[in-house]
Amino acid sequence: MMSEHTAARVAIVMGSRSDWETMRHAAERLEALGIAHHVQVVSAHRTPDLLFDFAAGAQARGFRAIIAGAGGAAHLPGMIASKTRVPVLGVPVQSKALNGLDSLLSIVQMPAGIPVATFAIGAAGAANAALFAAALLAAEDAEAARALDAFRSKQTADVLAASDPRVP
Ligand code: RP5
Repeated sequence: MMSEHTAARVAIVMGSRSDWETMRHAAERLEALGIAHHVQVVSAHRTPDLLFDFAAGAQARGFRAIIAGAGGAAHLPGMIASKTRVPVLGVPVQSKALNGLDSLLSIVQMPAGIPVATFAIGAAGAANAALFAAALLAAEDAEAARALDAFRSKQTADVLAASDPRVP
């Protein structure tokens, strides 16, 4: 795994270890694209001082995007965004009580002034947040651009090669 040995360009943080089942989809996409990333549990409610330290230091550590996943009263992405101008990509984790609608609304309804780019609930959101982070990097990183283009071309080719849904 290349994530902790090369300088990480993207951080993936989540409110709880229980979010990993969702957020691993972001890590796996970045891994597949060859984009070095940092992974850490940072809780807005249980480790608020760590959240502030992490967010305040994110720019200096060289992160170009922060993917932040949380569920329920999901304050993590917005609070991180309030302490850094590194783009924050919020992933609503599917909660047990309300199926992630609570997470989605908590993350997406930011007041004007502190933006969080908000993705779909669950695994699709985590995967797309990683692809979006890759697109942000691609503007200045030719390798990331090539990897993202190759992923998209293969995705298209795979769909075209199996376009008859009756054929297994
Ligand atoms: C949030 O509370 C986390 O992001 C998680 O989705 C949710 C539940 O956390 P656990 O009780 O499973 O640790 O802070």
